[in-house]
Amino acid sequence: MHYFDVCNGDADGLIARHQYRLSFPVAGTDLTLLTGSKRETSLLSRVDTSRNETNGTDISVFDISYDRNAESARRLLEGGASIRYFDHHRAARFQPHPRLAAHIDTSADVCTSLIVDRYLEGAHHAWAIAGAFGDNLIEVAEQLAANAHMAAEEALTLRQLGEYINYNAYGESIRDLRYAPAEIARRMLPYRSPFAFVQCEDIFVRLQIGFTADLRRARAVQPLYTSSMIAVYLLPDEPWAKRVSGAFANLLASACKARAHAVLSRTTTGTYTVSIRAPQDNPQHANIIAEAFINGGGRAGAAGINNLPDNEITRLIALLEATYEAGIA
Ligand SMILES: [Mn+2]
Repeated sequence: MHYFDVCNGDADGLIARHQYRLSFPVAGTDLTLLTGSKRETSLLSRVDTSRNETNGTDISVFDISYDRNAESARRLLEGGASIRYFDHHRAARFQPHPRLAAHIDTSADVCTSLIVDRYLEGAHHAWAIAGAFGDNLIEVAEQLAANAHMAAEEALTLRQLGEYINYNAYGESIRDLRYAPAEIARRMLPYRSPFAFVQCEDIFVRLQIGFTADLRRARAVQPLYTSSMIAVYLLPDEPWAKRVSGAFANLLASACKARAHAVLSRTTTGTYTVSIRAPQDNPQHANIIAEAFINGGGRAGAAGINNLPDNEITRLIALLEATYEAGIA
């Protein structure tokens, strides 16, 4: 049997997968990890079963949209592979199959790390809480930490761990990232406790330093557009801006909960990568706005658009205004 782990390279994806492998370890030689930057979500297409057709293929997927991977899933299932699928993104194209075990929950207060936590009956609960913080489910994660009788500073450490690993996943390409997500996955592997990981590996401190520096630059950027209901920021074509765009969007969303936010990062091709955050007081419609554009998608509270052209920015702002206009949203 050969195993493939396919996960998003953000905190939720890496930590969901980490919890699963702590409970179900597999020898490294029998396992291939496929991951990437936050926006690389068509990862199932990279599974290559050609070298081990005779022995069977066992695929575990974490935190990448089924809809983006539906064809690949069908091809792999028809080829004899077994797939277990943990995710919280919309799965409109989902089709049951006898060798597909799906754990998909699109509730707004759930992330993949929490779905795996539920599946493992809380076996690695502290990691799951860090994953929830990483997906910006701050209140959910705070509540879980309180229920688990964690000290305030432990909860803060998990929050920072989630935020920093999540921050690390953003970039136009993997070259913009401070760590390849696969390296973070590899270095997490021995740690049953996220607190031991924070203390013994330098990843936490290095990401903290990088995150703080990148965020300081983002905070100095003036908004492109603001109204009572929305604020839109435009970040330059620089590696720091690409790394911090998602974290910056989360920070804005938490700082002003009544407003919707969009952070646009200019890419090397002259288009924009967009992070959309619905108002936290009304976490709806972000996905609908994103889906109104080519290469847009996501969840109700947080969504994104890849390669938005210059001439669509006005339409994006108008759609944000129309969607969140007081009384309608
Ligand atoms: Mn997630």
